[in-house]
Amino acid sequence: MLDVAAVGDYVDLKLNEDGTGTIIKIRERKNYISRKAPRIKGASFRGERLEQLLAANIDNLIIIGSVKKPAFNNKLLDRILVIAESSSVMPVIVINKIDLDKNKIDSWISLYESIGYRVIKTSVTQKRGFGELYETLTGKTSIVWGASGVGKSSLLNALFPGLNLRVGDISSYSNKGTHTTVTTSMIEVSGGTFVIDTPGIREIDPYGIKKEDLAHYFIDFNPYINDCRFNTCTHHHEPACAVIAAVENGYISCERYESYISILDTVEDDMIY
Ligand SMILES: Nc1nc2c(ncn2[C@@H]2O[C@H](COP(=O)(O)OP(=O)(O)OP(=O)(O)O)[C@@H](O)[C@H]2O)c(=O)[nH]1
Ligand SMILES: [Mg+2]
Ligand SMILES: [Zn+2]
Repeated sequence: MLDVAAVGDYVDLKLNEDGTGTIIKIRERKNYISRKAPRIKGASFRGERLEQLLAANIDNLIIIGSVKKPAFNNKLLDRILVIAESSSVMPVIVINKIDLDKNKIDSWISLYESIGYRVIKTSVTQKRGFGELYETLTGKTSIVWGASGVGKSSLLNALFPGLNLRVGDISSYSNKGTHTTVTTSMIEVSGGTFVIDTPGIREIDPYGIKKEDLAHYFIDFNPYINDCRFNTCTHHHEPACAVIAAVENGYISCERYESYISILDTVEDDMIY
């Protein structure tokens, strides 16, 4: 178990005389989510990227994307889905800003619903989808995740008046390197309901996944992975691969397969087993 405390951890504290506390024990975690620590910009050292713990004891991983501003990013969504599936956290997909252009997003929504994911459509400006999202969060601990500017803080503010999280100005999505939310914080919004707002992410690499296991976390691949000729198949180049056949026959979407290949590359690059 990683021995640094994260948002959501239960800890035993020793109270000091000056009123501060010292963590003496982190209690066992039900689950946790982590990623590979981001590369340090400009660093020449290409060392091992360590595991960075993001939050512990989570019920829902709310993955927020937007229709526009910024454009819907299916690759980022698929990476976060892999993290949810591999850490036993329930993923819920939220597509925000449906006021901007609803039609463009419909085929993506159908794809993820057909895989079996729950998709909630929301608009902060038109107050849509609030009831469904509110119900999902009630009584649970939920972390919201997604690119900068998709409206994570805006949605939480809209659902829980009084929260007063900082929200970016209209141009904040344009990736000028500024994030409106800069720290991960957990807030009890009502008895037993906790939400964790996070800074926007641009890229994310799942940590600790072996390349032969990656396909397990693409749940739409599951019906096929046992039919490959080789049981160590990584569904990349191997002959008689049932996953590749399913892509060719239209049973698995090309976009999901492309995401799989791009994650497989990062797993191959950095992990040696
Ligand atoms: N049209 C429209 N704009 C929205 C909606 N939700 C949020 N916005 C706007 O999008 C911008 C970014 O919102 P934030 O809530 O700061 O986004 P965030 O995901 O928390 O961004 P970071 O904290 O940087 O990760 C703000 O200008 C919001 O007013 C929506 O449903 N429709
Ligand atoms: Mg924010
Ligand atoms: Zn295969």
